[in-house]
Amino acid sequence: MIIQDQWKLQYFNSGEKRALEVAHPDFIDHFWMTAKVPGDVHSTLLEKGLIEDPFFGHNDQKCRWVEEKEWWYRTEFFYHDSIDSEERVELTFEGLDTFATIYVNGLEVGSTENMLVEHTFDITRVIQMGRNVIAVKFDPVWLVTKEKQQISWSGFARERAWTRKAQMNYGWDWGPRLLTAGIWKPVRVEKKQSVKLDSVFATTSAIEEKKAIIDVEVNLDRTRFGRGKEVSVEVQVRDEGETFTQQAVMSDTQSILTIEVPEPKLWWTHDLGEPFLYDLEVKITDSEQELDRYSQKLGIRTIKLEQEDENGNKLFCFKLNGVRLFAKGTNWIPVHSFIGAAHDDRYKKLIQLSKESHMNMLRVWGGGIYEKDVFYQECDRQGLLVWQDFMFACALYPDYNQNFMKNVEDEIVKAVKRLRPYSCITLWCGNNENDWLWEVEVSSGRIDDPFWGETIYHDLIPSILEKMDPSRFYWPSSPFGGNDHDSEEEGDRHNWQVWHGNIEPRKFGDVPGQDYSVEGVSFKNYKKDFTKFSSEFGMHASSNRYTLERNIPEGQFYWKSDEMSYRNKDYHHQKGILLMEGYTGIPQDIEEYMNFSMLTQAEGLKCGIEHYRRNKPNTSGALVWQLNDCWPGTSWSMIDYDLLPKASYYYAQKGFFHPLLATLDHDVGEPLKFWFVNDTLEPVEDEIVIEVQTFTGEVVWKEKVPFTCGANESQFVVEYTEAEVLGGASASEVVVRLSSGSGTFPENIYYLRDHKDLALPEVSLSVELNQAEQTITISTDQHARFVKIDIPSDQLIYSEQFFDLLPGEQKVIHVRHLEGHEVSLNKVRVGCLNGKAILIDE
Ligand code: BMA
Repeated sequence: MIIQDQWKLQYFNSGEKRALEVAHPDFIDHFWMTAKVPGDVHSTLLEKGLIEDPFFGHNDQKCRWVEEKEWWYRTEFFYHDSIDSEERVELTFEGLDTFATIYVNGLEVGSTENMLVEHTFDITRVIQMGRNVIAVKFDPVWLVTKEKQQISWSGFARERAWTRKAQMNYGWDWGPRLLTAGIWKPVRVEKKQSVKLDSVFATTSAIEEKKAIIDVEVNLDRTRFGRGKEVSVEVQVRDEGETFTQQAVMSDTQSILTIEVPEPKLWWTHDLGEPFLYDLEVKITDSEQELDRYSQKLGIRTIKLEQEDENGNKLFCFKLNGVRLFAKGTNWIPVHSFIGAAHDDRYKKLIQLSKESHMNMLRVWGGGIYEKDVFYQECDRQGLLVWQDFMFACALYPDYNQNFMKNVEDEIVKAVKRLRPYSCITLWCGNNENDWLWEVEVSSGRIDDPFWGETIYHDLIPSILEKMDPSRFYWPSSPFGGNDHDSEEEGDRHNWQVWHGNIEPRKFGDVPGQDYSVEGVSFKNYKKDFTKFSSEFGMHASSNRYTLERNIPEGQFYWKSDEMSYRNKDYHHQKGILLMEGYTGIPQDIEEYMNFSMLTQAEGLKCGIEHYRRNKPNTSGALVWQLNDCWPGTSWSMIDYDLLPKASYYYAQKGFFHPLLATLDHDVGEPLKFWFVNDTLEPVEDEIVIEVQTFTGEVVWKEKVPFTCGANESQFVVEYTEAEVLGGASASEVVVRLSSGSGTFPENIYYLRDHKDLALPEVSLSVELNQAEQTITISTDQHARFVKIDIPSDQLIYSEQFFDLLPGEQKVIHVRHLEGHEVSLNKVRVGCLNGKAILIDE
């Protein structure tokens, strides 16, 4: 029974009321506000008009009072089912944010201090036939943290490391401080028998030529009445046509049942095959009745991490079903500042978009939450791998405190138990940047603390995983490996040379530094990075016009306004300007800012990712920081808060993440080196058609270069000097177009000079709209750079967007809304970087 109706919400000043009074079943809550569960306090207040939209302007500051208060939820439910003497009734909260005390019928049944995992209470002796009242008190976070020691290094908020709560709640360099509270996941009351399923964990132990071996670990939970009782367990693995069954009798708590699946259909990432899922069902019965039942989807697959190749060279390469894979994807942050109220659809859409842009891996970053089930279900279904961090980020954590450690231990066990059944999970990772940055902080002389938290990642978590999930690789931190932890010699790396200007390589003990100069932060530095796996790198780009306009107070929608700068939570705003200065030039107005920042991000990621991919398998992964946004801000995201992709997303889709990539490696004045990268499992035999064309459309040089590229390989193809390909034209007035002789791989376009140094002509665009077909047809007289369509709506996806149009070329762009409804083409703006925008406003 799900307890989701009739919830009420009210606040008090901390200590103002006696808890037992408010928790009492007869307490008069008639005049409290109604609240949705699952949800959270802020979203409830917003829905009722009691706070102003925290994402608009500076409104987040206006609702800071919310975190000061003590919040109470109350509801009643009616229970009429009989409870036999051996049965038990459980009340489960899948998520309580965070310092909660729970009362049932006026009795305190327990208290919790961890938002990140579920909490179950045995209420057999408390529940009544008929009316029951649940009351939950949430203490304000300050009440708990005010007595704790200051943590000397804890990014963005000193107190957060004490609280097992989404760390980004306290504000991060891409989101505001909005310290949530509430019942943020479903609540249920369930009757259980004296023997119940505690957990089921199925692993693919082997994939042989004609069969797969699946080991299904069944764990039972027995009360005193069920101790020693014999129960029958039945495990089934099913696909549409066939069922494979195994049975056992258990009188203990754990058993492993082995099932052979002949001719198995394997689970692949969507780019390598089909993510086939079987149904797994487990039933326990005694002679009289079914006691419990469990089901999940099951992908048959093996996943390994190869850390050394046959010649002893270091690698960090995932192998799925024995096949080496280049991990292409992004870092995932919570989908909303108010995670509890966020809709499952938001997850589905973001994962769908990731897949459509050829990503095959998402990293659940350690400053958020162990994601909701829908996230992993969708990754399983859509064939994306998941790098799973444990929720510790950019801080020292007080592992010297036993209570904190008990809480953490309980969290790790519960998180692993809930997530280990998902086939998409590839690797467990202890934390985000704690090992690396602690050493940096100490070497800089800013702190001299021991590495608090170390025992969590190097002792506690691995010892739990050894028992609970030896099937997956454990990596203590990201980044990790080498000298220093962020080195490119081994393990993974976060390249924050670009954007944050970090001076690297450095070694343990070296004083760290930043180079805030055009060269220091430039994305061209990616080409010096021969990391084994790039698990974070990226740069800011503006949100789309629609997303910003809706959230910026009147008169403030201009470049460098106070409100625009408030959207940017990163320190040292000059970094973004330096990046643009180097590539596009400094923007002069908001339109230029949106365009230049998006272009710089898109071209910067293209430069980095194509470089990483050319270096495969020595580099075997590129996960961009970051996929999504939790509010309408300015950040590193590729898709903004309103689910409008930025230019980099379209660059990924058309090019830099495509499994078949014709790529040019070029630096100003240097030869042009052409490569082909093949991420598919079939060899490619084709020709790269290289055309060098002026902006007026004159082809000054053309060559068809035949090549073969082995399956899953990167191949150098040919090189030419600038003089050879320019045929007398100037390098600042040509575009280099790579296309396939036989249409097998997508076109790729390059310029031989930075955008600011190009001599682009003033073009004139023509636009035709077709409402019925949902198309926008665009053509140009001369070379149009970075053609952009703006329609004032959220969630719009274009068949192409932020593209270049060659002289005489015409493109028919299809637009769709993620909800599937018709898009109104009454108001459309089409612009490009070198021509007047066309505005259609009917
Ligand atoms: C890394 C991440 C995040 C941060 C990002 C951008 O440090 O792990 O903590 O938001 O870079 O600075």
